[in-house]
Amino acid sequence: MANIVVFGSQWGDEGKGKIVDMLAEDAKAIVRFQGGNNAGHTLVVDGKECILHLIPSGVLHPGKQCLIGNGVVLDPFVFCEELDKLAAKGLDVSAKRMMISKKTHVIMPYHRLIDSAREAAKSEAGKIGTTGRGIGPCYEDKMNRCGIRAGDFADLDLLKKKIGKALEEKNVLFKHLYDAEPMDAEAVFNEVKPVAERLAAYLGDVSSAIQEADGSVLFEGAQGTHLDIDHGTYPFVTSSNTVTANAASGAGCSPRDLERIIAIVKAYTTRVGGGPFPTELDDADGEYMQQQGHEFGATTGRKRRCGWLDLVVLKESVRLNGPTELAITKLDVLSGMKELKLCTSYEYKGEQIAYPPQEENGMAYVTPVYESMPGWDEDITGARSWDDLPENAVNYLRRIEEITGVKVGIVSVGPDRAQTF
Ligand code: 2SA
Ligand code: GDP
Ligand code: MG
Repeated sequence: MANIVVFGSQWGDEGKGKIVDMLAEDAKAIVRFQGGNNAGHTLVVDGKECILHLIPSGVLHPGKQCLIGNGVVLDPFVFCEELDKLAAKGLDVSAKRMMISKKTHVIMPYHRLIDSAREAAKSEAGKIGTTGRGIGPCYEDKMNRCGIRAGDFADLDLLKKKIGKALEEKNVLFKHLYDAEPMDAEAVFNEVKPVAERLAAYLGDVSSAIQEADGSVLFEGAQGTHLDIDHGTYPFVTSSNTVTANAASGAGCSPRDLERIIAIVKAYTTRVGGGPFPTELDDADGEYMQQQGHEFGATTGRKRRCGWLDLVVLKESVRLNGPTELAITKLDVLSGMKELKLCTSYEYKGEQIAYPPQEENGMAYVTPVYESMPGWDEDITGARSWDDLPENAVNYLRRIEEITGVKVGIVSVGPDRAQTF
């Protein structure tokens, strides 16, 4: 196998977890390189569903190494819960196959508190709709050079000192800005100590592990390109770089190690949380996609907003991520729709544009330009090759290839591992 990067080309929830699980079969190691337990990756094997937030989606394959890269923000409590959940399924979750980079930043209880307090203080229109998992505040501390890193779990005195230092500043915020009780450093340390002691055994050098896996590494992206902190619909974005370039820096290898790059593309578009969404449908078609696609957040359970496939969004993802192929997911959800629309450009300030406007919140002021294609009625969940698809479904995929200039390499027609070709 070559090293493969899997990334979300839209606003997340494209079905990355399913595709990573499928590709993990041929990998030696699977590594997460950004985000944290804001991600919700759903895997279905033999009809049984498993949702993972932090542990790489390759974990269901015995013997594969699961790595947490330095670019991730790790909630140690959630990590331990996932270890226990997977162990209860009979999977090996020992340090023999799981590793956390010593450089990975740790989400602390005060990060979660800041995340929800900040959202609560925003006006309805200004709310980002974060998952409330403390992701942004943890990345802030990383950039501010006062973060706690997983490596600190091996030195409890240092951990205690750093918690005390961090809280000196946070407690001022709690008191004066968020109307929240100050946190006691000793109590926070005592809360974290047991999980820190447990996770100390999992610390390692992820860069070396990637090197040793010798060209058989699967890099698992979380969220999507348009939630990227730099290239997404800022400020309605997550706090990490979700683009493939970050697979190298967030995992600890060279960009030259990234060989095959797979864009996961949902056959329509969804978004969870706030922010502009040009092709959003507030009608029966949007409702149909939401219902047929069971579009609920895998972490927060929120209803996902739905709309037509936006090829402007997709073209931007192609130029930012350089995919070698597309994986189209949830094509089955579109069965039964009479007419399908594809957004091929935007009208913006009196002009037709082929890529999203670059200024802040510009996406909120574009009008999508559509072309129409006839839909299909057939149930395609049993399709296992291109030949099994109705002509109109093939035409839909071919049109996506034409406009993006990238070939479709994988098609997914249902949530199960087997419903793929
Ligand atoms: P955060 O918590 O700081 O990362 O939130 C910032 C924005 O990023 C969005 N975001 C997501 N969007 C789609 N899927 C995500 N994962 C979960 C899922 C989401 C869920 O798999 O369904 O369950 O709600 C994810 N994580 C973050 C978020 O909605 C904010 O707009
Ligand atoms: P991720 O965050 O990109 O891993 O995606 P999520 O797991 O949050 O959301 C994708 C959802 O779609 C999950 O419930 C998957 O089980 C489901 N899914 C994935 N591929 C397909 C597909 O081809 N068809 C259908 N109907 N569901 C799918
Ligand atoms: Mg998800």
